[in-house]
Formats: sequence, C-alpha cells, structure tokens
Amino acid sequence: MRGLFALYRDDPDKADRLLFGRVSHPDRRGFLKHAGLAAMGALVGGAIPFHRTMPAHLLPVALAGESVIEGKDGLVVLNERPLNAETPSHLLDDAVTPTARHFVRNNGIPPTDMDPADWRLTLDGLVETPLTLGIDELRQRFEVVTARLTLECAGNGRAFFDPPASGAQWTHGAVACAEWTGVRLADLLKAAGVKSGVVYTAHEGADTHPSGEPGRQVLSRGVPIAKATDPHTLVAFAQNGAPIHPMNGAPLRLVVPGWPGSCSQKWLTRVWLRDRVHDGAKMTGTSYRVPNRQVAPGEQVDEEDFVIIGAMPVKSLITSPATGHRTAEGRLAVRGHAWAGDRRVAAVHLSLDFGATWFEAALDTPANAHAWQSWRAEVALPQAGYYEIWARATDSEGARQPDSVIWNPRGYLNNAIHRVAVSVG
Ligand SMILES: Nc1nc2c(c(=O)[nH]1)N[C@H]1C(S)=C(S)[C@@H](COP(=O)(O)O)O[C@H]1N2
Ligand SMILES: [Mo]
Repeated sequence: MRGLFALYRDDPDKADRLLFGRVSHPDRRGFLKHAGLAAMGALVGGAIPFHRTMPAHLLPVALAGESVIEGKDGLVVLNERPLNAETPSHLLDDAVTPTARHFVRNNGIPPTDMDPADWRLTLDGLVETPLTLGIDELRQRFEVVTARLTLECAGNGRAFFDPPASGAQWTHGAVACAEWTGVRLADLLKAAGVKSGVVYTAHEGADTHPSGEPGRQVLSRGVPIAKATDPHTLVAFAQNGAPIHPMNGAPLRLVVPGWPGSCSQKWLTRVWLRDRVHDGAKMTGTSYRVPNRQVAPGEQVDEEDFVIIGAMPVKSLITSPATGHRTAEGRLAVRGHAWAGDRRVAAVHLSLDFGATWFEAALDTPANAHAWQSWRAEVALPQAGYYEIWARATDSEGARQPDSVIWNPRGYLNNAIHRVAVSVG
C-alpha cells in the first residue's frame, strides 16, 4: 500500500493506469476498467458505487486505510490532511499500547524539522525567570520519570452521535496508553518560578495551519494551573522507551493524562503562564466545550452556555474478542481496559443479555495513576446463536458508563458502553 502511495506521488498517470487501466482526464467517467475496479473493491471490502465520478490522480481514502503511516500498523485513516487515524479495538489489546498502534490526531500539518538536537522549549509569561531549554538540559537538570498514561481524544466515539456531529468520525480507537518518559511540567514551572495570579497555561507547538496562512495557529490549548502542576503531567521526550513517533509529537510533547487529548500539545515549543483562562485556537466557541446542561439531540445551544471539558469520563473497551468473532459453543475469554480521567476504575461489569443482568470482571490495579486498567473474564456461550458482549466500567466516585450517547453539539465525551458481537456455532 505504501508503494501505491509513492507511485501516486511520483507518477500519478502511471498509478492511474495500473489501478484503472488508463489515464482519463478530466475525470474517470466511463473509463474505469473492470479489473481495476474489482481489485479496488476487494481492497476496500465492498463495491465502489462512486467510481464514475472519481477524479483522476486521487487515491481514494478508503484504499489508504491501512499501513500508510510510516511506523504505524493497522491504523484506520479517517482523514489524510490533516492526518487522523484510529486503532481498531482488537489491536489495543496490550497493557502498554505499542507506538505502532497509538492513534494519530492532527489538527494541522506537522513540522518538517523534528531534530531533538536543536529543539527548544520556552517557559514564560507569569514566571520569575523565563526559561528556554534544550532536550538535553531537560534530561540533565530535572528528574526523569516514566509512566503509563492514558490519552483519549475528546471526540472519541463521535461517529455514534445521532443527529451526527461534525469532526473526525472516531469510533472507539482514539485512545491509547503508552509508556511516556520525560520530566514533570511541575518541576519546570518550579524552576521558572510561578508568580501569584497564574490561572492557566497556554501551550504552543510547531505544527502549521492547513490553510498555509503564516502565523495562523492550529491548536493552542491550556489547562488550569493545578492540572499543569500535577506531578503526572509530563513534558515527554520518549514513547515506549524510544524517541516519540513523528506523528505523536516528536521530539517533545506534553502528556496531560485523563484530560482531553487536545491538552497534550505535540511538537511542544512553549508553555506560557497566564492570568486568565487561555483563549488560544480551539479554546473558545464550541471547541472542546460542551453545554452546561443536558440538551435535546439536535438542539441549538448558545455559545456562552458552553463550558471547557476537564477530566474525561469513565470508559471501557473490549479488546478481545474482536466484533464479528465466530466461535464454537463453550467458554470464551473476554478482556479489555478501562480508564476514568483523573479517577480510578473501581469495577468493570459485563452483560451477555443486552444489559438485563451484569457480572463483574477481574480488574487490575493501575500500573501508576492515569494508566488504564486491564480487565478479563471468561464467559459461557452455551448454545448457538448471536451474542453481544457489553462492558461497563464504574469509577472510584461511583460514576458509571451510560447505555447510550449523551448528545452534545460537537460530539464529545461519548463514554457509552462498548458492545461487541459474537456468533456461536
Ligand atoms: N501541536 C499539536 N498538538 C496536538 C494536536 C495537534 O493537532 N497539534 N492534536 C491534539 C489532539 S486533539 C489529540 S487527541 C492528541 C492526540 O495525540 P496523538 O496524535 O499522539 O495520539 O494530540 C493533541 N496535541
Ligand atoms: Mo483530540
């Protein structure tokens, strides 16, 4: 698949000829060859009803569904520019998400120069001494810590909203728990000296706006100073013991576990301390904000009635079996993970009868605060038929996952229970 991509980049006419049988300008209307269409249909797993109007030199995004991102494996690409790719649930089975399986959520175009040797991070604003530090200085001057930290996009699960919400149509896979190594943001801020009156951080990264307009910010989020100085909030320079993947923010990024992934600025260049709630790109309007009350599906909500999302809600994922699994009558091992924002997961329950009755799964304690917790159970599937396995987590404060989506205009915070289908017999 990568070969096909390279071919489209280097010689689009040849690529068209190979895939479609001939080059057709200005579009392929009527020219698509049967073999090419069948091959493409097989690749995307279905018929291609829109082929007649497919413009030339365009690689269909569905074709690009797998293995197109260097160093990533099995991710499903939702959008190519900016790049958004999620991980199928059954590929999130590991306690520590391998880098190759960590989702990618870009709002803009990543920087081209990610050389750690000349990367600089500036801490300024309401500090006694503004600091500009290289990555070597971070390693040398501050305590280096490693932790498994759960990162989930606030829009994970957006695909299930009805009425639909605009934005990347994540299903279940915009979540991961990698092992991150770096220094505590709290320690950096202490070295800079936090002045009184600080309310919020403001984060800046080196990516650029898709429009190409110079100076236009892509994303600049911040968090309340209490979250910034929480010892689990890291400025990370390693992911799973190796340099950070370029699409996950190399060479330096924030990891603000338990909060919307957008708080964890990638390609981090600056943390600015402010005396007010930060108002950078995607901090205002309806971005990463939800209504301050329950609203009806489809309801229009005034902008001033939105509040910024803080800690993410309790959620769980079934990572085995994969949905669509076929098995013989008998017992089946079921497993997955659960996480709960700034809280811990207290229990995970499973149901095999569409939520009528529930039984408890065995649940691991977290490896460290903000690591997701793995769970497992063995279930009996005594006779042939269609089963659904439902998983529902409850957090340490007693909050539990709802049965269905709690609707909000931009499709955030969908922590509805995960269901997988299994055929027996
Ligand atoms: N600089 C920068 N940082 C960013 C983003 C971005 O577009 N630019 N996306 C954010 C969002 S919305 C999420 S969910 C996480 C995703 O992290 P990942 O791509 O490493 O999985 O990165 C966040 N940090
Ligand atoms: Mo996100």
